[in-house]
This record gives sequence, structure tokens and C-alpha cells, in this order.
Amino acid sequence: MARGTLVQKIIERHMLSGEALPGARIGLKIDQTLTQDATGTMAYLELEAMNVEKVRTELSVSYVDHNMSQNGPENRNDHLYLQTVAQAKSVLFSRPGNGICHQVHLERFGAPGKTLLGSDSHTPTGGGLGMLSIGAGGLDVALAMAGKPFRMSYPHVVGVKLSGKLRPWVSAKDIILKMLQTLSTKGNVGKLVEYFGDALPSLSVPERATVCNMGAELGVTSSIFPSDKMTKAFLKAQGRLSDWVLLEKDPDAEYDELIEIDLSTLEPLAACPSSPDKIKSISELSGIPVDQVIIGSCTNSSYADLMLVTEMLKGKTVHKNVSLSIAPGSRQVLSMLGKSGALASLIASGARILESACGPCIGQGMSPADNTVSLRTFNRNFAGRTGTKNDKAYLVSPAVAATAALKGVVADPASLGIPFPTIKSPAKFLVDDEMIIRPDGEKIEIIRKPTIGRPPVNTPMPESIDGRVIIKTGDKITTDHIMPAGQFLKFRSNIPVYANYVFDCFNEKGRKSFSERALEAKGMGLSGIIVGGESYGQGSSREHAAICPMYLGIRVLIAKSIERIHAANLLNFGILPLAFADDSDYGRISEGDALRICEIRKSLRVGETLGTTLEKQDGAKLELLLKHSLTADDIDVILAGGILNAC
Ligand code: MIC
Ligand code: SF4
Repeated sequence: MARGTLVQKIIERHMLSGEALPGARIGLKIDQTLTQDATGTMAYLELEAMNVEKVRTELSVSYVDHNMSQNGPENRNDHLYLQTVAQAKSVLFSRPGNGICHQVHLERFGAPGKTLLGSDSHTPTGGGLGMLSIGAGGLDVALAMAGKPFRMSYPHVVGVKLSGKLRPWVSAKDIILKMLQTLSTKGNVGKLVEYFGDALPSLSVPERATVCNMGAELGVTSSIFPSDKMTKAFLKAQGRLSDWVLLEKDPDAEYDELIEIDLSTLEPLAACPSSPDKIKSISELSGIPVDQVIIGSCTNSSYADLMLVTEMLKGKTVHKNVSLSIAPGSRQVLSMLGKSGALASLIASGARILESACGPCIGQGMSPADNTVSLRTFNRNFAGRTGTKNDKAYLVSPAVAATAALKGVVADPASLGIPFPTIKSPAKFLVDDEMIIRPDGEKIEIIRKPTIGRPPVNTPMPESIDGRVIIKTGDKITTDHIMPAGQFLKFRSNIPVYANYVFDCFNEKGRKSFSERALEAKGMGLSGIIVGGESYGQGSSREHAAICPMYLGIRVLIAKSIERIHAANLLNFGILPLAFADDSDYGRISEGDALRICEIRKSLRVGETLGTTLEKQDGAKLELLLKHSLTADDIDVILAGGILNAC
């Protein structure tokens, strides 16, 4: 078992219950929380439903960065609710325009050695500062704000030894793309990645943050770097030297698993459509015509990233066949680009400057043309996430993105024949926290416009389940497949409306939609069942991928394997997560089949397997063995019909 690791040290200082054994359930004290608007409205409505007067964390910040397009009143309604509920509950409020939650949190609040829980899967960005930062569903974050421990599995620690030095034009993005090529997006549940090695002094905090950010795509619980001289320099430049502490693994630390990467052997890489782990080298892709390039998102929109792009584009014009957009990660980054003249230079090159927000990364505009190639510095390229069904989105570094913007094709940046611009980390960032509203203790009325609904609550688990399989999916279903964002994002606070779009990508003309089929079964007194393949629920932390199916009467999910955050969200809303005792049974079950689980309340407590009867649509009956991995506490939650009933 791993010992002497950084992860172990932070967990030890925060562990409130459980045993330090890989896989064991532990309760972790959470020092800081963050929410963003797309998951935040529900999280604060849940906090209100728990009757919590004031948050009990050291620091909680509410960011507005996702729902920014304001097409119709819904987005602004959310902002008003979030701003006023933040004041009422003693939460800091980062106003729209201040930047993407992860970038701003890294700049202004993250601190080595602390624990951070965020209602966004890219919360591990904070690992770049030596902070144990974990993404979770909104309800888990609401519980943490209420002062409750965060329940997680004690991690299996993967040590990643980085040696050597990145060659010119190879970047932090290529390190994490290499990790994705090595580990893929599935099979990493319960793992935590800890980076160490001789290469670290050459990696700045924003570069480390890029690596940790996209660690979310591996499906690991989090990723972390030590807190060293680099961390100290970054915090000093942010005017926060007092937040720095030295935090390193023991010299003889041991890991559960070890990976070694020599940075000098890496080359520019890309994640090809439509999964972050479909990795190819840029040399293999060279020459592919590019229609769109977007530089931004919480992965690659730091000051250094955008200064590199500025230097590469300086004095040149974007290729005539390419649309280049740039979304700086934060107001700090945007202001510094403005002050240094970089912004004017980017505009002169023809870049379309977007506000500091998630924007195109979450399908809020800038959808590519049909069947065209879009190069993005983002972290996710699931099919359709761009807002275009037949999209071809590649994930690349800022250097590769800027090269394509100039050449109109995918190409190695070295082929530009210009010297590699060395970008120095600023000795002093431009610090201005005026767009962060600190609660002043004054009583305030919470603004609730009509689009702000209440969090729906499930009913207790019945004695037996008479169910119908509403959908059967394949492997690697993401929460983007289950609950699309983009144009539907504005319905996040309004479950009855948003629920109409569950599994929208699988709906076909001339056939009842998923929500219609689920509601029909519900109307007949049947419980809805979803059947999934491997790695079900990858990607975003959006608990709507559990809440909306629950609202439509889904009671059980049977999958070959379920990703961590989604499994927790299902549990929180009373949907029973089950697995096949024998994976080959997946092939025996079809959409429309009936499934009966008798005496479910009793059987859950007795053992880890459940006997069920599957009735095929032709009347044939089969016995099917399913299994669960719930703890006694989880079973209480499931039987109560979710956390809001159980607490
Ligand atoms: C995403 O990148 O998919 C999101 C939007 O940031 C999500 C959260 C959400 O769905 O609101 C995430 O990563 O958790
Ligand atoms: Fe926003 Fe995209 Fe980052 Fe999610 S991945 S937080 S949508 S920038």
C-alpha cells in the first residue's frame, strides 16, 4: 500500500472517519467549496432545503461562468438568485465577468494542503497548487457547506514520476494527453494521481493546473502536485505568500502504482473526435484542414498560454479559412493582456475575443459548421458538445491551436520556423478582487424569479420493484449524453422542463422520446430502469443526470461499471446503482423488457447480490443476478429515497 505520499498526508489531516485502506469509505473534512452557476442554483436550493443558516466551511465561493449567454431571462434569473443566496448564506460571490471558476480559484483562493470540494468535475485544477481538490455533485457540495464530511473511497495512489524537460513547442497539455493515452478515460475510478520527480522545477503552477484539470478526463478522484518553490513564487505573485506552505512527499514514499514519463520524449499531441483519450500525434494529423480554432476554457487560458499565442500571432493575420476565438480564463488574465498590449495585438491578428467564461466549451455559442474540424484547447470533445451534431472537435495545446490558426491546417508548431517564445511567469499578477462580493452579514431577501424551481425529492424505495427498461446504452456514456448542456443549459434550475431532454441525443424522429417512454411507464406504476455498459456517467459532475431521470420515474441503473461522481449523484437522489454479477448478462437484456426485484429493501441489507426476474417482450422469463457495492449508510440513503429524505 502507498505510504509517505502527499495525498496520504493531506487526507490524514482531514480524515474524520474510516480507515486508511484503499477502497475503504472515509469521511473527509472539507475546508473550501466552490460552485458554478450551472450546478450552483441546485446546490444552494438543496442547502436551503437542509435549513442551513450559514455555511460552515473556512471559505465557500459561488462563481458565475457557465450560463452567460442570456438568451431569455433564465440565465440572469439564476445570477440574481445566486448573488442573493450567497449573501444570505455567507458565501463569496464571483460576479459574471470575473472568470472561470477554476482559473479564478487558482489565482485568488486555492491554498496548498487544504481540501476543496467543487460542484464541477474540473475542480482538481487546484491540485496544481498542492491542494486536494475534488469534483462532486451539487448535493455533496451542499452537504460540505453544511459542515458535513465528504464521503469518498480512500484512494489508490498512482505516482507519476516526471523527468527531463519539455522540448520547445511541447506543453503541459501534451503531458496530460500522454496520460490519457496511457490510462484512457475508463477503469480509473477510486484512483488519485500524484506527480513528482526532477522535472517539477520546470513546470509552473498554471502548467501543473492544466495537467490536474484534465486529469478529470481520466476519471480519477483528483490529481495533485507538491507545493514547492514554484508554488511559492506563484502565490507571491498573486499577493498571497501567506497562503504558502511547503508540502512534499517523503523521500522514500511508495505508490500503489507507478508511471514514469520523460518529458523530453514527448511531442505535440491531440485528442481526436470524440473522446479525450483518442490520442494521436500532431505529425500523424498534419495537413488536415481546420475551419475553427478556439483558445480558452479552464484547461488552457492562463496568462502564459495566451501570451504564447500572442507572440506566435504577432504581426500576422489568421488564415482566411479559419475562425479564431479566444476566451481568457479570468478577468485578471484579460486585464493583463489589455495592459501589456497583447489584447490589441490579438485583435489586430483577427482573433475574435470572447468574454472570460466557459462559453464554447459548454456549447454556449461558436458551434462549428457541419462536418468541419474545430481545434480547441479545451478538455472535452464528446460528440455534439460543441452544439453541432456531426462535429469533429480535436483537443490540442495553445501552441498547436495557434499554428492551425495561422496555417489553416493541423501542423507541428515547429514547422512555423519561428523561434520558440519563452514566456516568463509574471513576478506580480494584476490583483483586483472588486468583482468578488464578500458577504457583509446584512439580512437580504433572496430573489427567486419564476424559473427557479425547487429541488425535486424522491419517494422511499418500495418493497419490490416492478420495472421496465426504458433505454439500453453502450459503453462510455457521458453525463453530456444523459443531460445535454449547450442550448438546454438555461433550464438547469427548472427540472420539469430540463427533464424533457434526458438522453436527447438518442431520441429519433417518429419514436417516443426517452422522457415520454419513462413517463408512460411511471403512469403505469412501473419503475424506470436504465441499462448501461462500461464507464457509465463519465465526464461532467452535473447531478441533473441523476435528478432529471429520477423526476421521470427512473429508480434503477444497471451498468457494467459506473463512474465515481455519477454513482454518488444517483445515490444522493435515490436511484439504485447496480452492476451485473456476470457482464455477459448485459447481452440478454433489451429495451422494453420487464424486470422484477422482490423484497428489495430486505435483500439490499442481506448481501451484495440481488436475484431478479427478467421478462422478455416475447414472454420468456430469465433469472438474472445483479450486485451492489453499497455500504450500510448508502443503503439507508437509498431506502429513504435519497439524501434530502435521509437527513
Ligand atoms: C462541464 O465541463 O461539463 C461542466 C459544465 O463544467 C460540468 C458541470 C456542469 O455540467 O454544470 C462539469 O464538468 O462538472
Ligand atoms: Fe467551464 Fe469548460 Fe471548464 Fe467545464 S470544462 S468548467 S464548461 S471551461
